[in-house]
Amino acid sequence: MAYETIIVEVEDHVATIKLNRPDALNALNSHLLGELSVALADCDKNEKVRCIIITGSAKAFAAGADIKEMSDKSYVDMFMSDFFGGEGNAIISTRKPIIAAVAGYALGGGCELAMMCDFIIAADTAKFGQPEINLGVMPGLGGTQRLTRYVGKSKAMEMNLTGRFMDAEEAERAGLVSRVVPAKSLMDEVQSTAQKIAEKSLMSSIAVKEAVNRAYETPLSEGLLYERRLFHAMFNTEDQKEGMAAFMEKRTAQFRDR
Ligand code: CO8
Repeated sequence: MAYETIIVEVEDHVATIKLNRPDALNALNSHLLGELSVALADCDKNEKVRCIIITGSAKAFAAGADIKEMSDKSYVDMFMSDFFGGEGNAIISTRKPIIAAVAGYALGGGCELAMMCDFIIAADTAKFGQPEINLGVMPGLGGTQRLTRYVGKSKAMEMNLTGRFMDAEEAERAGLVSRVVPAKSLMDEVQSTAQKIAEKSLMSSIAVKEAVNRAYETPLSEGLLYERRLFHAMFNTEDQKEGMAAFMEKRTAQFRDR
């Protein structure tokens, strides 16, 4: 499918989705989020895709939801269209692993989009923030919820109340991003991480993603039981037999997602 606001490339089992509204610093409007939802659903269906990267430009991952699109809307408009509700659900219901490769600004909805991905690798130029308070509003796609879970109450409260940006180093220290790399090597690092994931059994990747996400939704005892049952279930797969045989035979496993 031809997209207008994103660019999708699939290579070596990795789909790279580049947000592409350079004139608006990749501000997220309904059109872009609609196309992103379709692209992610396509990636889930496409057997060639085993890992997904979402990225932006060197200057901006995304500078937030599109203020120009939202500014004239009323409460009724927002409520009746459940503004960005469907798109947000489409992103988080993607089953395959998604890495956010963030350089430059990840603000407002941009920071929230990065947090909806499974993990974030940041360039040393990245800046994260929830500046909605400066616009007389507040976050609406997880900035008060996911950010609090990632970085704790104190930092989340400060960022949401003041609109202060967090640089990449602070974001790594706070646990928001898994790793910071030099801007010029961001895409190489993220590609090679995605490649490592793509080489695993897709069944294992999906089960890991479900189990880690479960940690946010359930008490520890339930999460541990869920994890253990998934682990047990894997002994009914060919990939478990292959993975363990390959270890004992000192060779690389050939996974077939069965
Ligand atoms: N929306 C629309 N256009 C934007 C946005 C945005 N969020 N950000 C930047 N742009 C546009 C600018 O208007 C400008 O366009 P033009 O050239 O036509 O004037 C162009 O991008 C370049 O931007 P700047 O000239 O401002 O670039 P600077 O380098 O001077 O500044 C900044 C970069 C600091 C990133 C600045 O652009 C900025 O502050 N942007 C807004 C950041 C912001 O407030 N984001 C939060 C938006 S609200 C939000 O995300 C809510 C999400 C929740 C939705 C939930 C629904 C349920």
